[in-house]
Amino acid sequence: MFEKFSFRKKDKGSVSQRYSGEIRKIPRHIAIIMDGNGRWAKRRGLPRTAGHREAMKTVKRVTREASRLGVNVLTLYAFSTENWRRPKPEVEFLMKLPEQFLNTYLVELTENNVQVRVMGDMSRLPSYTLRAVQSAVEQTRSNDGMILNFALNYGSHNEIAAAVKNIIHDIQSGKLDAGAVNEGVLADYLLSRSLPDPDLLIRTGGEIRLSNFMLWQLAYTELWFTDRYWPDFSEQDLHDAIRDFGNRQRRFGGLNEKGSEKK
Ligand code: V07
Repeated sequence: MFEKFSFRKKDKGSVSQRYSGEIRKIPRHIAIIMDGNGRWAKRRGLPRTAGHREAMKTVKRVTREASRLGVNVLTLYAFSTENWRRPKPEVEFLMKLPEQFLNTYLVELTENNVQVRVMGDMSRLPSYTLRAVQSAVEQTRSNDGMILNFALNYGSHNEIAAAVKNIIHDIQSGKLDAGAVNEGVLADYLLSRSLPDPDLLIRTGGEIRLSNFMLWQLAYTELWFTDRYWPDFSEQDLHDAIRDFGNRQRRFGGLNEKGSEKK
């Protein structure tokens, strides 16, 4: 089992790439918790929704830059299963963002060959949100560049519970042998099944926690936290995170199997 994992990690690890001085290694998959939009707005005396609108601009900038750098998958936590508890007008505003995103950005996504995907429980979304999301996915389906994966109405506990339910269902209907269930099988029942695990997780907004985001998939991921609010997150911040990721990987490469430093 351990052998399998170490192979898998190596196999799905990051690609080495020479890039502008400091950045040496580009993560294959970057996941981001885009926090601090409400606080960004409050600090300016603006409504929280102004922060979310600004946040969309950052999504566009970071998507453009990640794609330019050669990242294969960018997963963005757009809406959690807990976010329904926010005030109704705010939830309604958020649910209109996918459509706005599509209207203002589809042309550029296609120009940059970016493929949109979504990960989450789509059954509770308002019909106009679902329509926009499906349209974004369909209209970018044949793009074979970076995958821009939105976690929308996503929660990790819910994802794992649903996977277990589906595994039980497939065992009962004879499609799956109970004895064959292992970590690889469980991973294939998660919403992220077709994607490599994230190499790098970025969280903006100063909180140091995972907030029910990709708990299974983040087992070996490098974690990078910044106090910067998401609307202020810049291309330079992305470079900093990727540079630190590359440096940590290099340190790991200097250790032997027992974790002590090579002599
Ligand atoms: C949302 C902007 C980013 C910061 C976090 C909250 C606000 C893009 C999307 C989106 C989702 C699916 C899709 C196309 C675009 C989005 C929500 C919130 C709910 F197919 N940004 N963004 N969705 N915010």
